[in-house]
Amino acid sequence: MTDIPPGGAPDDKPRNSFFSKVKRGLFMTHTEIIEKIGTAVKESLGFDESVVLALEETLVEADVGADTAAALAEALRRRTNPTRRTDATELRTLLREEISRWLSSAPRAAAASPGVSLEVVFLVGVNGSGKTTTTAKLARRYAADGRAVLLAAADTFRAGAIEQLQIWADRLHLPMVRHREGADPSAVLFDALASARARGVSVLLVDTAGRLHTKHNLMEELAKMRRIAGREIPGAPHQTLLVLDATTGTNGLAQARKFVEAAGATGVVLTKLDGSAKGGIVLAIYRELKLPVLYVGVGEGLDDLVPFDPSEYASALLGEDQAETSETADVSGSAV
Ligand SMILES: Nc1nc2c(ncn2[C@@H]2O[C@H](COP(=O)(O)OP(=O)(O)OP(=O)(O)O)[C@@H](O)[C@H]2O)c(=O)[nH]1
Ligand SMILES: [Mg+2]
Repeated sequence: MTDIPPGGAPDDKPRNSFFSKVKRGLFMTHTEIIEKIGTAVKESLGFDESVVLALEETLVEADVGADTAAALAEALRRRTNPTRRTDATELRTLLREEISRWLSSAPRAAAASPGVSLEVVFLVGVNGSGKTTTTAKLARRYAADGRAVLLAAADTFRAGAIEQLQIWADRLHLPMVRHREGADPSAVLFDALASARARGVSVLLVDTAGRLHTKHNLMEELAKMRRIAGREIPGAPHQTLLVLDATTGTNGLAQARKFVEAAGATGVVLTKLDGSAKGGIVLAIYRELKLPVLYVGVGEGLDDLVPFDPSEYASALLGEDQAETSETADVSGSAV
């Protein structure tokens, strides 16, 4: 199943470059949270109930979800000593530990299934969430890992969609199966599966059309594609990646749940984190969808896709210093 590349892509040099990408993506959320914690602590000259409430509000604004924000605030109440002054740095460290603890119990990607010679990956989601761009970014990562990649242009619906993917395929020097606009996406998939087998491809990435979760016939179309994939290749699709736009916030999660139910989504790619102050949504996704976040998109370029790492996320969200890094990593590393 899911296989998070072990950091083998060309853009992933040392950890610093990896970390800086996540951090860059989370910059807006990070700045907001840090500023608000600083202000709340300063206003009350220490830590009291007004700080907890301000913090809870900040977390809600960062889209961690109301329940999760309340639970985090409660954990901080328990962990702080009312008779001793707590400064903003200490508060941040406590919050980071609590967030790491939450993340450590979050769903994890299933291990890659051994013996799968052709892995079929669907990318699904609402209109404009970033499916096509993510298809190209993933293709690049897989290709950099030495895998033979084939693309399927199964968005035959939107004008220009096939050409859009073709441009990426050309840039990446990767083969792509396409039909004309308006063709049956299942037919594209069928041909792509046959072509993948004939070419000995190891991963087939299927870009699908954006659709609203309320459009029953379009959701059915995805179900049909799943059946066809499963009939042709046992176990396929091995991954169905739900591509979510971070800027839509928690409102998008109700729609997203339909994709879990109707399209069998197995993991989330969270895009546009670079343009959002709502990076806390990762926590809400875990709570609402019970799906692992596998990658985050932090820009429009081919290299702007980062495998999700819970401890990096907590650090990027709340800042880190040398002494705290290993601590955070330990908390999340202990979880399965
Ligand atoms: N800033 C930023 N922009 C992104 C990211 N991912 C995608 N985009 C942009 O979002 C826009 C839509 O991306 P697409 O990949 O075409 O989205 P889509 O889901 O395929 O859209 P439809 O096929 O129309 O449903 C494009 O302008 C992308 O460049 C990201 O991580 N960060
Ligand atoms: Mg698209």
